[in-house]
Amino acid sequence: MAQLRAFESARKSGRPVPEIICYEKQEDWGGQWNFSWRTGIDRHGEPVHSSMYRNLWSNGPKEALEFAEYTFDEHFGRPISSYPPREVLWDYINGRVEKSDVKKHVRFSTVVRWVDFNAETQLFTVTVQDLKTGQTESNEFDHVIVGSGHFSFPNVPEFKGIESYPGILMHAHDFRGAEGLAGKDVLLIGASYSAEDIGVQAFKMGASSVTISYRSAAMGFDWPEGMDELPLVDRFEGSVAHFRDGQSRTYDAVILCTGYLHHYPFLPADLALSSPNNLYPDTLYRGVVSEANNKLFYLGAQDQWFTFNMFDAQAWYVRDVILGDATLPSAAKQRQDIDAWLERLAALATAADEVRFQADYIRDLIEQTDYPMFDLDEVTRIFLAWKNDKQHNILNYRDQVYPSVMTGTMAEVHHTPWLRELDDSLERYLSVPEEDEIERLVRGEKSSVGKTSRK
Ligand code: NA7
Repeated sequence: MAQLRAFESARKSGRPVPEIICYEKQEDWGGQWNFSWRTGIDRHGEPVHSSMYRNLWSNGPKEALEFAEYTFDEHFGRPISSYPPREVLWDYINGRVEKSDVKKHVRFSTVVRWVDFNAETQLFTVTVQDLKTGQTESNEFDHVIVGSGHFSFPNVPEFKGIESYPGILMHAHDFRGAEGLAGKDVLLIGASYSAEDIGVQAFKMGASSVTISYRSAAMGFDWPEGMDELPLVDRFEGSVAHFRDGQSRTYDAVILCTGYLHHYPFLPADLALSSPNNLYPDTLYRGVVSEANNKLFYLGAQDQWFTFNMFDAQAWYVRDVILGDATLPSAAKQRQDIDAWLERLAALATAADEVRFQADYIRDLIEQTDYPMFDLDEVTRIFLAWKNDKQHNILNYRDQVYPSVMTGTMAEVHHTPWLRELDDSLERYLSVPEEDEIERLVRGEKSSVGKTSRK
């Protein structure tokens, strides 16, 4: 979506833009934000893309991901809170591109089966299948941009005895909602964003206990009673998990929050990115240009502090490379540049270092393009304040508010604290509760749906 918008922006300013076709496996766009209740295989037999669950709300402040050239103010016409639910964020990213008339470039329900590069013609042959008709076709392209994400194919490690575990067992990719965990003892393996948020969701929905099992280091939040962290699981015996520190506990549900794989089944090995989930995958010049073939690009392949606005910065730069307005240095210079970033990556010690690293990366990209520069230091400050809020209280950090870096508008405190809000819909989120509803909320009673006020 960022790439389509980048080309559209060039077209509007009178620059000649090449023919663009965007193949999308799903029936609609939004990628990860295009939620599906399905798990495993979709109706066409393809792996389900989205790893999102019904009750997901943004886990970072929206002020850190806001597009520099399409603000939340412009989309919603009034201030909203800093941590919108899934549907609201989809509405925002959808609204921007709906306005741009770029949907005509997208072939939905069309899966890319294979990409080949011909060194003689310097063209890619892309073979796709229309999932609705079953028809396949091949077309030639000068450039290929991979925007298929890397939080979709689960990383599923093996644990001794897990094959006999009798309870609920799944990877976070297949988790769709925490309601079913009420009254259950839940074990999450992994200690990153998925474990943190699924753990807190399970707590919110009334799980009896939540244990988070870490491999490298505990997250160390001040967990509420009923939640804690233990070292890695050593083995399962029936429904009992034995941990490396010698403790053992019984669980009704185990969710593997063990991350995702870079997996590009439509690319030959020499073109497919292979990397752990980190802030600067090796072999990508400026984080986007494939070193193996400078006509192939990846968007969003990094681990992410910054998200939507980083994808924009990348898309604007890739566009300029394709239009010939940004020139690529020699292969040796590209390698030197990648090595310099990798050296810096290896020296990062703290979360603050990581955020600054990614901010500097984005600054470097925006400086090459006409994407509006924004105050990256201020976004960094917001990220660090967010981390602080989470340390302070992992259950209510989503009730905090931040000012927009793009417009200065202060976010509005949401009408219902996140922990008590059980309706995640866009209608409920944008509703204005009646007076008596507000009084009930102040008294801490359960809320009901308020009067709806749509934009
Ligand atoms: P992440 O952030 O990639 O984290 C994966 C976690 O899984 C991390 O804590 C890993 O531990 C852990 N992991 C991976 N393999 C294993 C094995 N074999 N055993 C135990 N633990 C393991 O994935 P998330 O799903 O949490 O988040 C995905 C993205 O969503 C995230 O980057 C945000 O952008 C939002 P480690 O720390 O490496 O020891």
